[in-house]
Amino acid sequence: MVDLQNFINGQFQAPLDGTYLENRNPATRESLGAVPDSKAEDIERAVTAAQAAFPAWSATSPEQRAGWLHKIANSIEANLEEFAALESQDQGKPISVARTVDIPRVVANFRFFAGAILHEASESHHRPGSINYTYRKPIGVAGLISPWNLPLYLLTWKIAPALATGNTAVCKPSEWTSLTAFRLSQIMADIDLPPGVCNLVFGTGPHAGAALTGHPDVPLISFTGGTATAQAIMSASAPHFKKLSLELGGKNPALIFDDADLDRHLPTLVRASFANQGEICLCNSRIYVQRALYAEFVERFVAAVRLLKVGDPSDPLTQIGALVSEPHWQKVRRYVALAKELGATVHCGGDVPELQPPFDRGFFLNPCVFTGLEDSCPVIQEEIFGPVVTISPFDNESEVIQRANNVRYGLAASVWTQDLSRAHRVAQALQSGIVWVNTWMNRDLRTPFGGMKASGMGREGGHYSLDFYSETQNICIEF
Ligand code: TXE
Repeated sequence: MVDLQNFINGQFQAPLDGTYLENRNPATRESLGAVPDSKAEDIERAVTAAQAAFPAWSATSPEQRAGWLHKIANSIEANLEEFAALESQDQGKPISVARTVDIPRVVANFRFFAGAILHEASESHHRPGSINYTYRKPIGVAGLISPWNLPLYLLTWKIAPALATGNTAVCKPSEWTSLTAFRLSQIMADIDLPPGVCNLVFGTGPHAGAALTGHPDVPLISFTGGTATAQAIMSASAPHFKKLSLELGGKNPALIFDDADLDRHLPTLVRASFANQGEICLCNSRIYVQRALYAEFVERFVAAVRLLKVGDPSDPLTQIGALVSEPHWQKVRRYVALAKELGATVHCGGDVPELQPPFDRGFFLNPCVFTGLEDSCPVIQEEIFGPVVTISPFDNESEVIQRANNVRYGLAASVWTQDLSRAHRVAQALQSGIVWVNTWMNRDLRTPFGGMKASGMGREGGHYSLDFYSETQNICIEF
């Protein structure tokens, strides 16, 4: 059991009004300790500390900042097993996922931006008698708000570039999954990161989150989370003209053509649908299969899904852990019930598995595959964000492109075919910030990451992050 404290100006502090939230392990409902229910006055303290730290931090050299990021990365790596266990207990994800995906990526985030800032170069434009050059400078206090699905992975995807570019930060991790962020703050304290450079304030969206997004001295906000929350953040930011980066939800289609190499790709397709219980914004949730392959695909896919091991997240063999919280578990189950009411065929799952104590009290759900739903129904239109996928047949390319694009989201899509021309044609026609062909979640941190339509605004990754976290100035000199 750990009772968390805010990390402000290099000090661990209780929330000023002394109120806490209960943190529970979603696999057992056992208490993991208390999380500060911070309010505007705690955010105020953190912003003041970050503002005070800004002049000195922004004046450090890229080499110095890279050095700090490497120190953080090395300390996390040295404690990888502990971080993985905490992430699994707090979020419900299988330990194998925390160990091989989440925490290695946290380390990679810091190392990547430590390297990136050393290789940054800016443009210059020459003409007779004058030269323009682009000067990028840090902006100030960055407000970083992260969700509960990949807790430390997504938070550090923001912290690393924000600090690398010379900003200071106030972070508000998800109230559902604050444990590893707290452990990160202990590492920052241990290595003596200058006080105020990175502050972590724990609490809910309506209290701590809204205080941060509405704060006049926080000129940029990077947010990952739900689309409805992003609308509230945009409204709160508008009066202050804040720079915003919004990474939101998805309803990601997989387009499987009849020449797809199923023998090779079936395991990836299963992972793409159910990794992290389907609680990844990049997971496939709508699978479209060309008619000639449809029956075979459904049979082989469902057979593979039935083999997924659901249960104790700390068991290294577990593939599907618990959903993050009771409200989220109930939300996903409501979609399952709705699909049944709409007459869907349930090929597997959607029910709560029978597990031994203490896991019989956890928020588990057997991975679920539906067919027979209309594209227009809420189960196919809305983000469920759980272990639920629908499979639908299609006849031709133009039809499936139109159907894939026919949702409000546009984050990620995947195309499965051996026809190279078709792969390019279809990928370019999809309204999706990211398209994978014959692969999934194959990430190169230099690439632009982000969504179209209701899936977000802006791109992060590589120089896109360096741009976002900097103010770009053009300086023209006549000679
Ligand atoms: O996320 P929220 P929720 C989707 C998914 C999920 C839905 C809602 O469909 O079912 O969003 O999830 C903070 N001002 N994704 O409600 O609330 C909050 O405290 C400032 C997709 O749990 O958006 C947390 O730190 N901040 C997604 C963060 O926002 C506010 C990952 C995200 O929580 C706030 C998670 C406010 N008014 C959910 N209200 C993805 N893109 O990966 C909340 N927050």
